[in-house]
Amino acid sequence: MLTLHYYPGNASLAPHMVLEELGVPYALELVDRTQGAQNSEGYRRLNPTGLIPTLVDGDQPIFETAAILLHLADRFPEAGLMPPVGTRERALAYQWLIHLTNTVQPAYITYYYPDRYSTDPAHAPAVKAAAEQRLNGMFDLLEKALEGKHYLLGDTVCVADHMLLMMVRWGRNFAGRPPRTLPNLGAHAARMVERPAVRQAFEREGLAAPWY
Ligand SMILES: N[C@@H](CCC(=O)N[C@@H](CS)C(=O)NCC(=O)O)C(=O)O
Repeated sequence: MLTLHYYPGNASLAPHMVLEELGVPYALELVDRTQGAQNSEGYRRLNPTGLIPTLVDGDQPIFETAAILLHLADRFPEAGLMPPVGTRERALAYQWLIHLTNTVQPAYITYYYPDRYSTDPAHAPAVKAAAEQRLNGMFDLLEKALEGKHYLLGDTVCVADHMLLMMVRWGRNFAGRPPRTLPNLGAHAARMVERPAVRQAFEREGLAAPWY
């Protein structure tokens, strides 16, 4: 049995979309952040980082979004959500997924929790603005990477595309230039939310429009 511990719109959204893509049975378990449930003893036993998401596969909890995405693609290879091992396409799928989780996502953590990045609360607005500026540069790079392509790898969707949609969504309220306003990124997001699995995950999480 697969159980995804999630909170609506959090990093759990990418694994949720992928679970829907797979069409396999799974359960959702809400980690109620409004009650600080991510810090409860029970949740920390599954995921000692106290962060969301956690996937429990059988009796094995797994944390880190990108690791969960890769594990799901490995468990259900027939879904074709990662290219075959050892191919050029697989290398590029790793490249983009790890870039998104290792570079883009941490900039979002700074954007959403600027108070954690200075001991002086007065610095928070400037820390947030600087994070948005850095993210703009990252989205310029992703915009170029999508030139002439439907998905990050070309014509075939892979789990890095679900991660990218989530990164574009998280920037929907940018003060300056939301990533959806870049033509290739906007078209990619529109294409992704046309996928029934993606819509189903957004709807099950009760996410209100605009989705990205
Ligand atoms: N690298 C981690 C980051 C997860 C993460 O930061 N999750 C956020 C929600 S999007 C969270 O749980 N925040 C709670 C907190 O920081 O206290 C992953 O991708 O799983």
